[in-house]
Amino acid sequence: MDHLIPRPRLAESAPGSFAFTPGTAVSGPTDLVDPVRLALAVLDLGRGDDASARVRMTRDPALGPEAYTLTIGEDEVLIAAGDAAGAFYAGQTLRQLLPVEAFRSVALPGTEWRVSCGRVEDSPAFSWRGAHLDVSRNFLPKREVLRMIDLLALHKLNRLHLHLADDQGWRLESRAYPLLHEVGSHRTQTITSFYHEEPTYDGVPHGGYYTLRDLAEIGAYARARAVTVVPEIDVPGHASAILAAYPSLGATPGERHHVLDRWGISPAILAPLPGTVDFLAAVFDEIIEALGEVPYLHIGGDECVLDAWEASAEIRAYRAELGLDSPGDLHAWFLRRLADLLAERGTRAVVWDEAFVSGMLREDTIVMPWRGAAVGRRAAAAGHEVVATPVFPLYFDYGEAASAEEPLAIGETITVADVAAFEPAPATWADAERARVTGLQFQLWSERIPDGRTLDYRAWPRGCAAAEVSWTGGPARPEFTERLTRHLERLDAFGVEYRPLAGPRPWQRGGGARRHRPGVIDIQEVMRRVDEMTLTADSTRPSM
Ligand code: TNX
Repeated sequence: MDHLIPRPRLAESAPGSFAFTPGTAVSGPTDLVDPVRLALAVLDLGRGDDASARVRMTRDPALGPEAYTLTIGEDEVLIAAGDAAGAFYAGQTLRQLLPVEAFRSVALPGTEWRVSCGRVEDSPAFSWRGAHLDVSRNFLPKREVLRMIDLLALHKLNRLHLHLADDQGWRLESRAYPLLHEVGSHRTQTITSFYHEEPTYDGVPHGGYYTLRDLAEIGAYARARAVTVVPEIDVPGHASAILAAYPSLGATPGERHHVLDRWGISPAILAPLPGTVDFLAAVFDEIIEALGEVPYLHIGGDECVLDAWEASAEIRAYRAELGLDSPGDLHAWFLRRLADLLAERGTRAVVWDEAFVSGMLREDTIVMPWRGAAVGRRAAAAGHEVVATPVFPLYFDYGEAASAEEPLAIGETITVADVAAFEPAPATWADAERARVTGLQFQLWSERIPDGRTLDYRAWPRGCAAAEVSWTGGPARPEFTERLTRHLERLDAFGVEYRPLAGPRPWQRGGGARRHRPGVIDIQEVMRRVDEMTLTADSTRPSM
């Protein structure tokens, strides 16, 4: 009971133990039984009636969303939950109480599937407990996304934000606009040099995309595991891949674009004109149809260079027609228009904080303040729901140590302890502001995450700390480290190539000075600069 991650609200041990045997069956309403059987798939539990079953599920509407109680006696296990997510989490807790062998993909012979008796009463402090995956800069095949969902689920994390579109690649099939995946999903090469160096490229094509059926599969796989997929189509900036496919959507007529082969901010921007809105509406409709349920869709809004809008007579005239004073207002208007369009489809918009700074957001739009707590607080004070996503300490593309042994990261340093100490809703804020914070999300930007192995290394165990904070609501207690050490054995059994607490394994090391340049980008310096930028609507960011 004392080694669960995330820490449950209440857990008490009792004498004795319960043993799962090959015949153990689960009884209760199907929508609660199925999630428990899925969480404990390794045990291959049967379904039974109340007389024969030794695991019994009951629905308790008094328990809130995602909440459960779990009572383990010597003869039976009783689970109460208010919804399928709660039932699933009861199953995940049971899995952690079993031997670590429960985290393998099959039950190996010779394991005794015994859990100690006791009682758990549990519910999450925050409703948004997320991970963001950038599949644009470096594509991750579907199998990696599904595996990520498994890993989120076992940490009781419940949002997967998929960054599907950026300058370096468009990652989704479109039947309405097929050039998006035919042209926008690949680039001829990728930059290998660092900033301020003479550019060099690898000469290797890079690409990939999910079909709409893949997206449907990802969504359904996630839903069965209490995870909501939050797709992101980042506009109007970060638009090189879209414009490579459909240059006519751009702000500069006749300008040709290619899928970007380097990092940083590009001036490629969509025109904020009705044709672009129609285009995006068609893309949103395809996403919504594929996923079925889309409670949230992220429309980006970050890092837009608006110069091309001012240079275009047509866009200036359109802005005047709308009665808007500045390109910043037009940026705000455009995102508002998209959010309204999503609202008509029953979907809430999510934006990066630039869109809040621009103004004009719908009140129900969710704000992700990546540039820090100050802008997050302003968004909360303005009545927006806020999901904490600050660079420090939630950008997991930053390295965990300023050491030449670390593999190449975008900057440094963000440690497990930094994440564990994070306060999503700071105590210094007013109660009304704190109440607007619905959770947190860690970001896995992928400029320096080329594959699934690197993803494992960046995501875990910092993701375990994020799970702890988002489930319990505040900084982790000191004993967290002890629990984490035991939890890592579960990740070993699962096959996760996480970063060991003591540092990288020999084959995880960066290879010395060429791949690692300590101090190139310091996180504190980044935070100082991005925070300053939130004070102006012009969101251009220093390149990294
Ligand atoms: C900032 S956060 C970005 C991303 C980069 C990331 C690298 C945000 C909205 N923009 O485009 O990938 O930094 O850490």
